[in-house]
Amino acid sequence: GVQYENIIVSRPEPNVVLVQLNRPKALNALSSPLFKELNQALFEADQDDTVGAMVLTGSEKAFAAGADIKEMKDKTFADVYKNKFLENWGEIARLRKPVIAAVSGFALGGGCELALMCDIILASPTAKFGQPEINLGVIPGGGGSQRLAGIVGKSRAMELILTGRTISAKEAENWGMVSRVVGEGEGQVVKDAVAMATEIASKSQVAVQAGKEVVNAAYELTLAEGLRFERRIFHGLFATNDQKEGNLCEIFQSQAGVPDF
Ligand code: CO8
Repeated sequence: GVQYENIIVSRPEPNVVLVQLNRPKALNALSSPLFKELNQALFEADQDDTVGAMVLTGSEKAFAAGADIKEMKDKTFADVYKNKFLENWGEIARLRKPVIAAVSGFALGGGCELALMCDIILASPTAKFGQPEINLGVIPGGGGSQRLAGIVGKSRAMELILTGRTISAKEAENWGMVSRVVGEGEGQVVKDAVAMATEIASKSQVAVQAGKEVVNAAYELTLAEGLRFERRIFHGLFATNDQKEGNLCEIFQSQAGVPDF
């Protein structure tokens, strides 16, 4: 396989790829070289038919403590504008297969935004989320403001972004940012995330991909458009072999000529 310097890629289960951010000395600060590797590993998994879901994690101490402050500090407006700084960092949101973020420790700034780009967030009791950019004289640049506002609402998004306050795993759970806080213990959040990914990977890949696509549409379309989109995708799944196996509706079983997806 490919040798990476900033991440570790493994297969804890035959159908699950685990990507671990691996810059321990910098608390997994997100640099351009790290993001290049992260994109490569995740898009490779996305295109691999034997993979059903991915898990993204950091270390016990930090999921990621934000964008690399050392890389950013000397950049000028012209540098970041001309070179489209951060533009390829958001590509993870375009993956077709689900990505579960397993968060322990700090998920700050770009680290919090990276978790929000994933489809499901599981948090260890040690997880801490925040957008401290305001303390550096900037604002979130990786989608934080847009995704937080959609997920936790205006007042809470404003509070996080304007005060820079860090919230606990429990608070993030109460705010609906994470789907749940797992039990205590080293590695527990990764174990639970891999178990969830394995469960997802056991389902029809076409249906899982469709499920992800329609939920994401809820954040972009109006209700009427979203309901129509969902129904069309739902109808489309009646043309798959997985639906025939799933035996959703016996009436459709008599239909011949089912395309092989
Ligand atoms: N960048 C670079 N290095 C970092 C970063 C970072 N963001 N965070 C920590 N480090 C390094 C420290 O410099 C230190 O290195 P060294 O030992 O060489 O001095 C090492 O990691 C350990 O850090 P600390 O000694 O500070 O560890 P503590 O346990 O005392 O504190 C904290 C942990 C509270 C997390 C603290 O390190 C901290 O506040 N870090 C900065 C957090 C921050 O401000 N993050 C936001 C950055 S701005 C941003 O993310 C913009 C978003 C851009 C979009 C991204 C799209 C995905």
